[in-house]
Amino acid sequence: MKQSVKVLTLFFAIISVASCQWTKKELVFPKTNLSEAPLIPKPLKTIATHSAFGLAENTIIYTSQVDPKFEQVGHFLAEKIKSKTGLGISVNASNGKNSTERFIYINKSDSVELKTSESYQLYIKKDSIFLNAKTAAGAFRGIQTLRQLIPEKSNDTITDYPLWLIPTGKIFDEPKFEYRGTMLDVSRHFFSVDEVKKYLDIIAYYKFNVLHLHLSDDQGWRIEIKSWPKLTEVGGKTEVGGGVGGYYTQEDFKELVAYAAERHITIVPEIDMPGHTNAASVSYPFLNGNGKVVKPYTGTRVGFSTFDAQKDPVYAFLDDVIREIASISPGPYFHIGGDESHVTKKKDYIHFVEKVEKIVQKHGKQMVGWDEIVAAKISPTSIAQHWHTTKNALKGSANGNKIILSPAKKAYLDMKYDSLSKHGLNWSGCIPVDVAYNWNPETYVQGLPKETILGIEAPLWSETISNSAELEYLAFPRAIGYAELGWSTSENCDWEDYRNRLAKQVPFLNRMNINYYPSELIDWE
Ligand code: TNX
Repeated sequence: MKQSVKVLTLFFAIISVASCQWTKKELVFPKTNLSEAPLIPKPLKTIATHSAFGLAENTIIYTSQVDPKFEQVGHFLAEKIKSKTGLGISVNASNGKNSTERFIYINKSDSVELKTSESYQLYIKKDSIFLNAKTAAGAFRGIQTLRQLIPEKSNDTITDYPLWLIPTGKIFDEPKFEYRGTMLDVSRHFFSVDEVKKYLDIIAYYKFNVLHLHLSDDQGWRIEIKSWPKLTEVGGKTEVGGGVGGYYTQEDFKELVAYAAERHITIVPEIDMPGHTNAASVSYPFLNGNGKVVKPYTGTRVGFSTFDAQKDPVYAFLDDVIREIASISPGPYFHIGGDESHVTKKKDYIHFVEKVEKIVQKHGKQMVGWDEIVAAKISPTSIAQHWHTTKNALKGSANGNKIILSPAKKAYLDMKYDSLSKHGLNWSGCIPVDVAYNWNPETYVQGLPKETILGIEAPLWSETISNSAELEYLAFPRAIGYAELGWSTSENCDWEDYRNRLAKQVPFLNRMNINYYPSELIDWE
């Protein structure tokens, strides 16, 4: 169908739906309160109008026709409604049922009130839901809110068919930070494509927009590089504790990138260097710069390995690696690690970071690195990820670098909750659910200007975890709190209010079969 015809058809469909409202008999709904819905992250502004939209078999989703990505968002919503309620709702088509009752319209809008690409507005009335967003990413964030508003159970008394009552009102929402990430270390232990997809499904529900994959370390190299096959043939076969390891083929990686993109999540690939490189050097010993014979490593020490920063072939190798990964990573970033290079001479480390930054830029990406990279003269377009040293964050910001906040004392998902935790480390202390939530990223690093903060990221290192159940034990519920700290204004982040909303996530956590840690700080419902 031609675009103009499609738009006209849709226009008349909406007009006719609207006109039917006048003749329809009024349904009587119980009083609702949109302001009390247990939404996470908490939206910027909510206005309740106390009635309900009855989601039912005959509801139809319409989407803006000017951007096919909006239709994809519509289908995503329909799929999630199906799995939560069993309702088969059609998208941009009649479903053959009496479909003039109620509709959800996902609308591309250029309203100036939508300040960011992820902002959205929800207008929920008795007979219609309008979701406005500038981009499909904004619409996607908006439908997560809608998903969270659909009750677990239907009401079967108002009509002779079941209705899932969504509270009416308005929501105006936008993210505090542009970058809201979590990291998964697939090197210390390998996680399969399906395990990563499940993680993506969960984080998408809470409006994360980045998954950083730590793809290489001393214990394993996890991504196929076609020009250097031994990286995975040799370096991919080890992991902490002596397991079989594993790796993603480039096809696997593309599948993950595409799966994340459907959820408007960017994958940030990391190749950690010049330290944390034992697995690469075992595969190709000429890379090694620590003067020792390299052997496979399956322990958990850090800081003993390094690339040889003085050799040209090392940079030719890295050019291939970065080129191949960049070519299958549509996002803007390439993470070079750069942490804990304890056996690299300082001058070599600086030389290395400066050379690798150029390679990353040559392949069209912005460099990200752990906070140590600010020792080098890096370009202001590069990004420093603060995990350890406050001075580094301040130095980066003074140099014009944007900062991602991942302070190990607050945001490390691999720290134990308390001394009894089944998994996790404790070198930066235990991080119970309230400590994980009770900090303000905007003021945490004293003297760091708000404008330099790109966002937050919660890393999950995998020395002590090797499967989805263990991953979920450490990540949840804490990651849900980081989602709120990344999205909601600091005025809207309140522990008492949050813990009540968190308690109400149980049906979702159970439906998704998530092995969350049932912290006693929460009165789980
Ligand atoms: C420090 S955080 C590391 C990782 C470890 C982690 C364990 C960072 C940039 N480096 O190599 O896995 O601690 O918590």
